[in-house]
Amino acid sequence: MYPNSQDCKWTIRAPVGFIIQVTFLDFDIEEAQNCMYDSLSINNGETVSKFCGITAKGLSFNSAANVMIITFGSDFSIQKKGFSATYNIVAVSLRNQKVAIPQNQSSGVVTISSKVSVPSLTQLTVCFEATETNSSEGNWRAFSYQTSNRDLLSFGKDTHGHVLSVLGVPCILDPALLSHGGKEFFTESFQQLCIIWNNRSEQVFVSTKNNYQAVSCPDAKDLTIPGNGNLTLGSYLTGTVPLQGDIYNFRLWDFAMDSSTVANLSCEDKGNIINWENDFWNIPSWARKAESNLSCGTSLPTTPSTEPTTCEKLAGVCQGGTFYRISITVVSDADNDELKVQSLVSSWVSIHALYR
Ligand SMILES: [Ca+2]
Repeated sequence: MYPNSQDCKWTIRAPVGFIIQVTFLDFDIEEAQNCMYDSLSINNGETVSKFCGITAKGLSFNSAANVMIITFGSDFSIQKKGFSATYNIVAVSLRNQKVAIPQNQSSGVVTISSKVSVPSLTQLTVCFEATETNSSEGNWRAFSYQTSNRDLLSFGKDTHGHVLSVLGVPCILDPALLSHGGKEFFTESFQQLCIIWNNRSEQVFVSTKNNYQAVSCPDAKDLTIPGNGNLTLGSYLTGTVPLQGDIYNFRLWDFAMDSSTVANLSCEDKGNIINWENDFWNIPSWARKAESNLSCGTSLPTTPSTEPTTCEKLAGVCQGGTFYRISITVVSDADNDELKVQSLVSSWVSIHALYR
């Protein structure tokens, strides 16, 4: 239970280029209209939000820049449990973030930005890294490019194995992917995968960390993938479930790379259609996870600095004795002058205090 008459302040600072994400694990602060008695305020650098009651429990808040200021104040009566919060730093650059593939649409989806226009494709190179945290025998989709619920291009696993699907034509990639043994290509640590398709070829090329191999897919020859579709990580088309894991460094080019180009691909080679940068994506903040050992990331400081908490005891006008707390709610349709109401109320309170 928090003490009465507190005025506390926490300033959390992250290095430039990072933001702070505060999550309230527990939250119970005396509830009142406009949080007039006890309250917690979050200053994210742009706006200040005030909370009381249990409203902030389970919520996360991001700072606009690299500083977040949290203040807490309590009045002279009625105490509650208080709050417990954790905070971490989130890299603003997507290079330092992996993205958790949303497992159901209700929590938000990861898609490319509406500003990205995908041209019609007769050849492509797509590269990304992914993990599979729950290595089940089930089927999944890692990404899906579609228009009005028609699957134009997708990669996932079905009963035939790992499949690149081009306009519904399945290209089974298992011969190139499973050369290193296991039945699942993706594991709990990131695996890099590039898939190269060219509609003049009867083959699809698959490049992994130490392997470049062609698989046959004659039916995908001469196809053209329409442009202006929407690319989603995971998939929500009927009958498919998203890959349960994380994706990193998803890049798409509108040309087919040869084996030496793809083998020498560096972090600086930007996907000319889709690149792993914030501008290219819509990603809900909960899906972003900063991590320090990502292949194209920079090293992260372990924790942000917090300036020592300053809690001041408020002026002791209310020490000892009996106190009455009166709430007055003014309800009016008119646009009342707030100061006028306040002055009327305070003179009313003073008169009654005098004659008590
Ligand atoms: Ca209180």
